[in-house]
Amino acid sequence: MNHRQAVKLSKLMSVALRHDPAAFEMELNQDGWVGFETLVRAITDRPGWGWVQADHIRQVVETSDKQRFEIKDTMIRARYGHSRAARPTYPVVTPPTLLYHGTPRHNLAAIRRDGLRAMSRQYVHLSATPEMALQVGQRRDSQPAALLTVRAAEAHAAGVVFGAPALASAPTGHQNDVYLVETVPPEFIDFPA
Ligand code: HQG
Repeated sequence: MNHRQAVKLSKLMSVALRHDPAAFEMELNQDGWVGFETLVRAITDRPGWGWVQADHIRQVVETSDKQRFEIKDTMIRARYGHSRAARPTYPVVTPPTLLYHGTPRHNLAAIRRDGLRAMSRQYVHLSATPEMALQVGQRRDSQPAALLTVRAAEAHAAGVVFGAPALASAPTGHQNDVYLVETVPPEFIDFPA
């Protein structure tokens, strides 16, 4: 499997495990898990995907730069990012003092008004580093993303619940950590000038 195929397979796995398992004739449990063999079969049954082997899927899980997926015993799931497919509950954590969120500038007015909302996903995704947040915010915009700083410890003290999916490994520290919250009210967000 070359890099291009691995990226395509990772995106297909995201559709199946975050957004639309029904299109793969699969059902996820409440926390987003499905049998690993069920996923392998659902993918290889798709026209054009017959080449995929269980090891290719394991390779995507292991090499994903953001640890998008996790395998436990005979099950697999997306670690984060779910829309309607499932609503995992995550271990509740005490967040670091600050967390970050990158967003296209055209969202700023709405976020100033309403705070950060999960939109089509189950949770708002916050990053541990400004660099990661800016990458996230850049995905769908040609303009540089706006960086929002979330005063997470303060929000936590005020009752905002922070979840964090477990990390299988954190070889370079915690720079890929993602934190999940239902909403972040605007009073805990520092906006760019
Ligand atoms: C914005 C990817 C208007 C929010 C990423 C974002 C991440 C508002 C967009 C993960 C708003 C939703 C999640 C409000 C928030 N008014 N816009 N009140 N509140 N928004 O994709 O955080 O690479 O659902 O700022 O890297 O961009 O696929 O969220 O721009 O980790 O593994 O509404 O998904 O991970 O967009 O991305 P998204 P996100 P993967």
